[in-house]
This record gives sequence, C-alpha cells and structure tokens, in this order.
Amino acid sequence: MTTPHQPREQWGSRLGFMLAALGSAVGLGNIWRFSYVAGESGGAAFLFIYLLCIIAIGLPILMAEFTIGRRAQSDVVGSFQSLAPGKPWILAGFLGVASGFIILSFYGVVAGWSIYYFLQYVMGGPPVSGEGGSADFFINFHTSPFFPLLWQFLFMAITVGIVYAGVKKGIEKSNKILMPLLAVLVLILAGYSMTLSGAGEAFNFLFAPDWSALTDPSVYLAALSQAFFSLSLGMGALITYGSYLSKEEKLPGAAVGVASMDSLFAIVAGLMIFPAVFTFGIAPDSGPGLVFITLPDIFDSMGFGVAYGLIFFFLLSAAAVSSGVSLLEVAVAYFMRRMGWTRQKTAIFIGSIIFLLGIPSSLGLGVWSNVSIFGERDIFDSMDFLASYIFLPVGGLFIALFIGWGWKKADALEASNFGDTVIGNIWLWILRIFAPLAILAVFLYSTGIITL
Ligand code: ILE
Repeated sequence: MTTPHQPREQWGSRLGFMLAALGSAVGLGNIWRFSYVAGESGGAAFLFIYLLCIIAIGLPILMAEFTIGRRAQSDVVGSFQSLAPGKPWILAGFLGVASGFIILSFYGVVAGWSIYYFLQYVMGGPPVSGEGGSADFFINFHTSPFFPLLWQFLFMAITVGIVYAGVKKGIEKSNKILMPLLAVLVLILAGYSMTLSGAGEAFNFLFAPDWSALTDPSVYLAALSQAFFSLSLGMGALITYGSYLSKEEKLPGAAVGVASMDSLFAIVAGLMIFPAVFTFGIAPDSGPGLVFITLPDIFDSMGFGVAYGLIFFFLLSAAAVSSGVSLLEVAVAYFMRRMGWTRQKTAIFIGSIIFLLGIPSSLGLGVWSNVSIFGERDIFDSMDFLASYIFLPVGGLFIALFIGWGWKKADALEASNFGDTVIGNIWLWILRIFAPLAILAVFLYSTGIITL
C-alpha cells in the first residue's frame, strides 16, 4: 500500500460518512432524472425493474465500493493500484475518474438551472401564469446561449468551494445540514401534491404496472443505468468516500441505509411530481424539462407558492451541490495524490476544466441543438448516454468482478465486515456471477445486440 506523505483526511463520525454518502446519492438523479426517465419508460413497470436493479445489483456493488475504498484508504485509481498492483483492474479506477468528469460537466448545467429558478423565487417567482406558461419560460431560458452558463458557473464555484474546504469541514459539514432539511421538505411537498386532483392518476401511473411497458427492451437499460446514476455507482464517488472511513466502522448497515433512503427519496419525489404532471395535463414523457415545467405550475396554483418554490429550488440546488461535490472529489482526490498538488489548487483547477467541458452540453440545448453525437442525441444527451449507459454499468461490472474474482474470498468477506456468513456469501455470489451476467444481459438485450 502507498504511504501518503501527510495523514489522509477522515470523516468525523460514522453518521457524517453516511450523510455524505447519502448526499452523494440523493441529487438531481432522484428528482429531475428519475421523474423524466420513469415518465418516458412507463411508470410503475419501470419502477419495479428499477427497484429490482437497486436490490439485486446496485446494493451489492455499493457495498463493494465502500469495501474497496475503506480497505485501500486511497482515491479511486490508487485503490485499485494498491489492492492489485500491476493488474488491469486499475482501468476501473480511470473509468471512475472519467465518469466523474463527464457527469459533473452536464450535471452542472441542470444544477445551474435549479439555482436560476431558486433566484427567480427569491425575486417573487417566475412569470409563469401568462400565455405559454412555465413551458415557454423554461424553453426561453435554457436555450439561450449565455445565461445558463452563468448559473452553471455559479454551481461549479460553490461545489469547488466545498471541496476546497476539505472532507470534514467542507463535505461532511454541508451534508449534515442539508440532508435532513431536504428530507423534510420533499415530504411536505409530496403531501401537498397528493391533495391535487391528479393524485389518483399519478398513483396509478407509479404503482399500478402496465406490464406491456416491459416489452420494450430499452426499459431495462434505462432502469439499470438510473440505479447506477442514483446510487452514485461506477463513478468512483463511493470508493473515494469509503476511503475516508476508519477501519472500526461497520459497512453493511451504512450501505443498506444509503440504498434504501435513496430509493425512498426517489419514490417520494415521484409522489411530489406526478400528481402535478397529471393535474396540469403535462405529458409524463416530456423529457429533461419535466421538473422545471411542472413544479412552477404547482407553486403558481397554491397558497404560499412562492415560498414553497423558493425552498424547493434551494433544496434541489443543495442536493445537486452535495452530489456534485462527490463527483468533484473523485478527481480531486486522484490528482492531489498523483500530482502532489494541494487540495485547494486541485479543486480550483479541476473544477475549471469540468466547467469548460460542460459548456458544449449547455449550448447543445440551444444554439448548437442541431449537433448530434450518438445517433439523434444532442450533445447533452450524448454525454448522459456515454456516462450513464456505458461507463457506469461497465465500471460497476469491473468493480463486481474485482471483488468477486480479483480478491481472495476470505479477504473480501473480512474487509466488508460480513465475515463468513450466509449474507456475506450471497453478496460474493452476486458479485461473482449474478451481477456481471445481469449487467451484460441487460446491455446486450437493450442495445439490440441480442434479441429474444
Ligand atoms: N447520485 C447523484 C444523483 O442521483 C449523482 C449522480 C452523484 C451523478 O443525482
């Protein structure tokens, strides 16, 4: 194992670690991405497959990431290097760093929108009641070339600021404040949304499966990649966070806590968004703008709507920041060690590069909307596709195989705190056989390489 020159930073407490990991998991993925992907992929049937992916593949891989990071006490590349020197597993580490870069670049675009909306509510609410309503307002804003970049920049600056302050003083502290607040708020808003007239239809959409949706092969990959995205898997974030945890803390409880809270969060967010979608007659498959169009309509229609809007978009932005921080930390931890730079310098440098990388994604929704990279996808969608549909599942596959086959069984069981128990053995079996085959099968089937 490499010996760091100075003592590595650590979390202040187990709760701090759990909240930070939850902060990484809960983000735009649970609210913005979950709702539009579920909307496009058939609602309840998608939710069912999504939850299966979380339990049978996501949770075991999440546990694997914590185990790798905690044992190696290094960044995502250094972890593979120190646990399996000279072996090709290190590729998984590089894939994690690359995913962190790509995802944060387009994530920052949407997070910037959220900050803009927050400020609109600070100033009394966006003008959405007139003709064209919230849809026109959103389209005018996010397709303009310059303004979205300003907000994306602000988001990156805040994210850099937190990473700059360090693991305990920056990341842990911010999550301890924001996560509980976010949980309370989403419950209140979902409670209100459930009183709207479209609540029944939303309930059916989310919980009464129309199984015919599952005849579409692309639904499976959509569910699997959403599980990876939402749990922050395959992007190195949870390996990096695990590496700041001391050997005394137990991992399995933390992993189950993070996975279940994250899923619950997505479902409650669905209960917040879909009643509004149906009440206001918006198509559930309206794509990435869904949250930015529906919620302003709810807020406009309710008493104290401006206050709700303000709090909601503040917390959506905060959730995005706490996730963005984990993505930036992946690259910062790696380059700090690799280049011997200070945390501060690395955070500013890498943050700037990621901001620049995100500019084409933002422009791709407006002035460059005729540019497509993968198939019909615009630049923004192509980045999401590359990272979420390819890099994350492949990264997850490597991680599963690494623990399953690259490590001695007894070592893996000990490092995970499972010990030689039934659950521990099931976990290893999933990592060895089930998860790799399932990921491969979903991949091949959904992309049409194999058909049934
Ligand atoms: N898991 C988070 C989310 O769901 C981030 C995904 C880190 C990139 O938003």
